[in-house]
Amino acid sequence: MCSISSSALTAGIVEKARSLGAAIAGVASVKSLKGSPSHRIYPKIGMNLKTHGQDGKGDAKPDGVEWPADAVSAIVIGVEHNIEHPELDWWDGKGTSGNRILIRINNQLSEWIETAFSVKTHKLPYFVSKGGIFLKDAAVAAGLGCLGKNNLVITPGYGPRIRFRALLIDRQAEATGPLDFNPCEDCEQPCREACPVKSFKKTIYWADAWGQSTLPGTDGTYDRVICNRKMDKDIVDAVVTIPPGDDAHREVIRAIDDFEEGVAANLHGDKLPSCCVKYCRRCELACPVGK
Ligand code: B12
Ligand code: SF4
Ligand code: SF4
Repeated sequence: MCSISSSALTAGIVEKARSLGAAIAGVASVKSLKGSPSHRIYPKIGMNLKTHGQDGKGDAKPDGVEWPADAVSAIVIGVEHNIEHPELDWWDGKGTSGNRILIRINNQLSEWIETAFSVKTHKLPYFVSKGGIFLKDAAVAAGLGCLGKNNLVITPGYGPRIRFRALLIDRQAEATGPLDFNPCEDCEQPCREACPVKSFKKTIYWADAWGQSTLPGTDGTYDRVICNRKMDKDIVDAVVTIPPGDDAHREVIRAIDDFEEGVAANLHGDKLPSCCVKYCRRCELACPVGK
């Protein structure tokens, strides 16, 4: 076992992540994440994006994050998704090119950490139902930013225009957060006004009903059902460019469904489809921070 201090371990990992192409990187303790707002609400709220939460009826099994038993610290990396490069965020049949950059950095970082420090790593998938964690809470705990009124992590350097990925390690690395930063305090909230389907108009989640005061949209005013419906419409708008009777149409719809179920996209002939889904990000792009 390597006897490096927890602060030197963090410094080495953050520097390496940046040298591999991450815009920002930080460390959070797994213990703090297990008690973070999303990790606490998840077993109660569930992951069905067609409903606001589990209704307590029937025998729906509570959803839970599967933490590896040996996980002690979480490394969070962020890659900028600048408006100059909107294609980073477009679903192209094999996920998004931005996510592929994150996966590449995460894989290389994992290999380097294991070799340099003899530390075990767990590379986490995107979807929580497949073994992932809540990346926004992890980014906030790692001091990369704060949760904004648009329900996204706002970073000082890039605003919300950034995407995250994480690794777990079996060693204590010094936590880099939280950060004292709150740009929403004196802001007129153009992010909330920008939503084309009014996802931030009504309070959906109440502290007494859910047993916690930190909620979606920070104050319970974010409606995942109507936001998700807008995402579904973005898919329809994308595939409308391919004739409905066409094999390619069915193929693309199936690959998107697979992606949303957390299954790796598997298109015939390994080629990209002739359309891409440009998911809504208006609440993100309206935020002035980091521009
Ligand atoms: C499922 C999912 C969706 C679903 C459901 C979203 C939801 N919030 O329920 C849909 C498809 C609708 C969606 C939409 C979008 N998503 Co999305 N999504 C996810 C995913 C896979 C899980 C998120 C989730 O379910 N959270 C749990 C729910 C219950 O909580 P929540 O609504 O986020 O609310 C919690 C937080 O606000 C937190 N919180 C509030 N205040 C505070 C304060 C502190 C101090 C802390 C620690 C936490 C905290 O507590 C709340 C729970 O009580 C993550 C990836 C991941 N593995 O984390 C990406 C992720 C959150 N999505 C992301 C993005 C960018 C988007 C979109 C812009 C679409 C797009 N173009 O990519 C929109 C934005 C919607 C919005 N304004 O929130 C990014 C966010 C990046 C960022 N800068 O924050 C993530 C992290 C993916 C990534 N690779 O980086 N998404
Ligand atoms: S626009 Fe940005 S800074 Fe202003 S309230 Fe929204 S998230 Fe916060
Ligand atoms: S991603 Fe689009 S639909 Fe969802 S909350 Fe933001 S602006 Fe509204």
